Amino acid sequence: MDHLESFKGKFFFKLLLLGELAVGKTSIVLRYVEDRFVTDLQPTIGANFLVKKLQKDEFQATLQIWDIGGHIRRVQDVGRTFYRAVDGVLFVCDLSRAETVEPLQEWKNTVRQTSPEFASVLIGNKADLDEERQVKTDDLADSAAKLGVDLNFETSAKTGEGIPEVFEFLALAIAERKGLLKKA
Ligand code: G3D
Ligand code: MG
Repeated sequence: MDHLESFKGKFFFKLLLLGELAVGKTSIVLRYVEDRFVTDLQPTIGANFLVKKLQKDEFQATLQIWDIGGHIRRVQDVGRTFYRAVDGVLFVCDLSRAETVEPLQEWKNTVRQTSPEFASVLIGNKADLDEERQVKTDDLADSAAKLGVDLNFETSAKTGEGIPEVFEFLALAIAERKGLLKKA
């Protein structure tokens, strides 16, 4: 993201990871925040968040990254705090399970009930599972267009591929959307 250098700022953003059970949401957050991959993760109960400071040249943002249990979709199940004042959303599907793509529209509708305006990306996770791949790059791009996200990424929480890039892109997209960025 070459144009980042030309911006200055210190921001706080709330991000959500949304997607079906076992697409890799918790793994993505752990890889990004703690740079590790755990194999026997328990399914997330309710909602948790981790905090990560993103620093890229002159651009600084504190990211509060919320992760949700995959079975929770309705606002009343998780509490309004979770969906309130959301700045950015990472919609996550599993590239090895095509059926994880379509429900993302419903996740989007849910978050829009409480946070009408946010930046977002679509993540196709488990890119390392070449043999089992069901979602092609073109399909992911089509789904991204339908969802109306700012960009789509292919990631692997297992290898780390694409993970920091997703968060950097999203943080900048949020800052741009909010008109927070000033030329240094
Ligand atoms: P969730 O938080 O979306 O429910 P998890 O998903 O992060 O709990 O991950 C679900 C399973 O997928 C876990 O396997 C996890 O290790 C695995 N996983 C997550 N990301 C990747 C990835 O990028 N590549 C591969 N190969 N596996 C991944 P288990 O076996 O613990 O259920
Ligand atoms: Mg989880």
